[in-house]
Amino acid sequence: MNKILLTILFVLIYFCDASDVCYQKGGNCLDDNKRYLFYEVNRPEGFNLRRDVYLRFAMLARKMKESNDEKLNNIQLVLPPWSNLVHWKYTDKPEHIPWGYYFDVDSLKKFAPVVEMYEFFANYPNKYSKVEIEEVYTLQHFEDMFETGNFQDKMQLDNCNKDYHYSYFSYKNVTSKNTRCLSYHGPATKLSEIFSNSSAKTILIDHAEVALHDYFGSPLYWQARRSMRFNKDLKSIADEFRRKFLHSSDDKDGTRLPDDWTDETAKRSAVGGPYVGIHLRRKDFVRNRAEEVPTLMSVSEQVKTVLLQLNLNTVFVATDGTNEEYKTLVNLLDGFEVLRYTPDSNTKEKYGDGGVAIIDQIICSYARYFIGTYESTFTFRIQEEREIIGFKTETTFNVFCGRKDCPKPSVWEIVY
Ligand SMILES: Nc1nc2c(ncn2[C@@H]2O[C@H](COP(=O)(O)OP(=O)(O)O)[C@@H](O)[C@H]2O)c(=O)[nH]1
Ligand SMILES: *[C@@H]1O[C@H](CO)[C@@H](O)[C@H](O)[C@H]1NC(C)=O
Ligand SMILES: *[C@@H]1O[C@H](CO)[C@@H](O)[C@H](O)[C@H]1NC(C)=O
Ligand SMILES: [Mg+2]
Repeated sequence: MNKILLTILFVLIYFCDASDVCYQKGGNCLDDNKRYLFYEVNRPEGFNLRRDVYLRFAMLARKMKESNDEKLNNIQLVLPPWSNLVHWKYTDKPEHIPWGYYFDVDSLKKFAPVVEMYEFFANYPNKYSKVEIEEVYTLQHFEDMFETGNFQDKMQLDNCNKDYHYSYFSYKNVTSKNTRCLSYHGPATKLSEIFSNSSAKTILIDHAEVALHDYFGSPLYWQARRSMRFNKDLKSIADEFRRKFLHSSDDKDGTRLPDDWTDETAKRSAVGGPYVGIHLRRKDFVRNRAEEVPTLMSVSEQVKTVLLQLNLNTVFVATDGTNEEYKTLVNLLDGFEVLRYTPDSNTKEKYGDGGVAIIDQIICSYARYFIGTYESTFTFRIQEEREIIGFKTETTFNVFCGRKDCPKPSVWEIVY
């Protein structure tokens, strides 16, 4: 009997001890031998630029996984929860939305070794303690790069150009005592040098958007992009809307993709649903980009021209504009059928503004013809989606002419 008690006591002491060591060393005693790469993006950046930053880091994570170096090939990329995005209201939603709400994480995992933040927490030995990230590198641009005209890839530990904060992802319990500024010019994959240099198990790259793409537009880039499949539930909500209101379905429209993105192949045969999809970015764009943003009158005329050309009668509108603006547009398009997506209360509560934005993007992605907003990343993501679905480029790379300018958008064709 005594023996058993002693054993229990011993086990208890042993575990308390172990967790004490954990606490002192921050993340050092994560139970596995994995290393974790965290990244954070400049706070004001919106959802669709963040999606692009993800691709750069997914590429880094994948390259490290493929390396023979044992220090690099066990690194997990931690998906930064969606918190405090300036465009979104968080009334009914948790403050930290996991990626699984918006993306199909199993699909992401087929490209790069990623884990959700909550999976990392679950692995973290000291529940309810602070997570101290061992090393934080805040990226900043070289101040003199434009003066010297030296655009070679380089990085250098430096004084910080600005004051930076020391709590991450809006979590009070994620901090670091070891933060440094790294002047940086180059692709995200160059950051693997940091992991080679260091033996820290947890490293966070802040202002991750400073690191650039390296394989932009290459087959590998497009694999990463294709792995960003949306959450299946959001896709089926969008599909139901297409079916009910737009007479559109994947089988009829030639837009069905294989269940697994790795089975996708090159095609340009997608037809799309019998409607024109438009993305009308308003809000700050109306104020800050007066030249490129058209009046609603002009929008209606440009849409009518396309509808008549294509012999279509229906317009799907995705916009962040006000109800007033939308109503004005509906009136200007009198005689045509104009629709937008409004979520039911369940969908709104469950997925929030981010989910609604994705549903808008999906519906635009499946339209016979798409017109977007010049230099909006929301529009860029729709264009990429249409490249993946297999539309002809003429139906995709169109943006509204502005008040003065009529800019031609760049055409980024998919490659396999
Ligand atoms: N639902 C919906 N939201 C939009 C639309 N356009 C913009 N938004 C919101 O405004 C944000 C725009 O920010 P961002 O994603 O950075 O794209 P960008 O600013 O247009 O480059 C999106 O993330 C959405 O939350 C739209 O057509 N529909
Ligand atoms: C940190 O706080 C979040 C909630 O804000 C919680 O979900 C998470 O488990 C905490 N992590 C640890 C290691 O205690
Ligand atoms: C990598 O290690 C070298 C040698 O210790 C050091 O000089 C350099 O500053 C380190 N680089 C980074 C980015 O930490
Ligand atoms: Mg933005």
